[in-house]
Amino acid sequence: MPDLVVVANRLPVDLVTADDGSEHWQAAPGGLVTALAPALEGRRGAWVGWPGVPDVAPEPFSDDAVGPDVMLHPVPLGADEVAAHYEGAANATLWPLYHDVVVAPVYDRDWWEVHRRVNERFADAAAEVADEGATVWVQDYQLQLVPRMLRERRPDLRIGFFLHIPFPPVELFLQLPWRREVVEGLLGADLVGFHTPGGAANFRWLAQRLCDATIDDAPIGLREAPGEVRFEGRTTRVGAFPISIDSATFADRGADPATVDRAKEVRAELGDPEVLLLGVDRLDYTKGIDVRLRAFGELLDTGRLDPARTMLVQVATPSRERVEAYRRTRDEVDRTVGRINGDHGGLGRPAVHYLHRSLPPAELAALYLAADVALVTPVRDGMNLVAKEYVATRSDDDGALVLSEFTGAAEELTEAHLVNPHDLDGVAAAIEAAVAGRGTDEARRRMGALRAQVRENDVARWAAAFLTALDG
Ligand code: GDG
Repeated sequence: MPDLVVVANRLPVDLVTADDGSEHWQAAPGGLVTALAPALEGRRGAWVGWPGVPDVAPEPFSDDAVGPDVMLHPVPLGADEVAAHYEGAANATLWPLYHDVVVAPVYDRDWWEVHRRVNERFADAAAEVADEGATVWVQDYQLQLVPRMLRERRPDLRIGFFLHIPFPPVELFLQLPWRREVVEGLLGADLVGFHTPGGAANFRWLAQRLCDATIDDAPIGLREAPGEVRFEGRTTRVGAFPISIDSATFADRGADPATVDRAKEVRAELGDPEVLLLGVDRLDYTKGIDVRLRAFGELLDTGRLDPARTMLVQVATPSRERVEAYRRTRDEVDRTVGRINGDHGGLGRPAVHYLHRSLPPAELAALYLAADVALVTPVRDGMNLVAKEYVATRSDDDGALVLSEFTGAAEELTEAHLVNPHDLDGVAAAIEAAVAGRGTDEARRRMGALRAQVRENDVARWAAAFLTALDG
């Protein structure tokens, strides 16, 4: 029986049907496997999650994605449940609410009922799988009700929860019709982790306000000094654990001669622009793709950047395409790219190269290395791993990062060109400054500091800090 059980919305592998109708498992997109692999290594592990397609219920199995010692336990979801729980309550209610209501959250009672039932199914599966006294680590906003449900079923377990997206300001959270249920759900855990101390403090305050819990008021530290919430005779600790990346892997890729060659080739294929800007995101309205496009467009309009010498590559991986707000965002990005290219592109030479697809990791590394400036301008983001991947890949200490203040990453990557994504003039000025600073000692000093930060605080440190605090 496993002594560490990960519970996540998705398994680390998806069930994929090939053209000939045969089915196989394939590593799922997203970095959760990389983030949790160090924690699972050497343990009798299990992973409970949905296999990514509706209406299938395979038996537990193991896969190379996480190694032979980790059993994968599929939780089946029907097509209606995917629509109501995943696309509805998770991605059309909680996601926009937790990202500062950038689009209006939809509060639908039927969705929530299904959401609750699905959370129960995950709690049932985890309760069945975990060994006596095991540690269970529940992941993210889709499963906030699980900790309490699981504790009711298995009081012997040590339960941790980590939220990968921002925890919102209290005034916004209070909109949620099921606000108390969510806070009580999370208080079922022994430790609730957030990316930032601010998110943890917001949650602690709400536990007092909504559940009449007793709380301490000490400042919450980074990876240490969690706050405390006493509720129904138990103590839940709430802490800040900024997630990171496997920094060494990105640094190795950046230093690999094959990546260096490919980066040169990419620039040549793009027509050897003097300045190359880069954006890489899931196509999501929180990522501020429109912000950077508008700022870039204005810099070209006003002649502060020369379209004959400057190019922006924007990679936007398709995401949540069945959710209406995501379809609208895609249309808006398409339109803005079209306008900029119509105004400033030359024959065979667009100002914005826009790729609406996912690239292989090696190609992504080459782009990170090729780009003079990375533009990371979300209007709200829990952490943002792209910012960390970009700096970790810069084996040459060149390059510059323009980074939104409204990302978790901004609290650590303080040597970036920090911007308020709502201030278009400020974003444009920061892009201009980053471009102008290319190759200077000051730019190298900044990139060196950013790289050192990410090298030291990698994802293994994140997982170890959380699990140590959970054990303590
Ligand atoms: C959530 C939170 C938090 C993107 N395009 C390609 C590709 N990617 C990879 C990136 C990066 C990942 O996707 C995106 O991670 P982010 O952190 O930027 O954003 P979310 O997906 O929204 O993640 C976020 C994170 O959870 C972890 O807690 O940081 O705040 O929203 O790893 O590299 N990868 C490849 N090709 C692509 O085209 N191979």
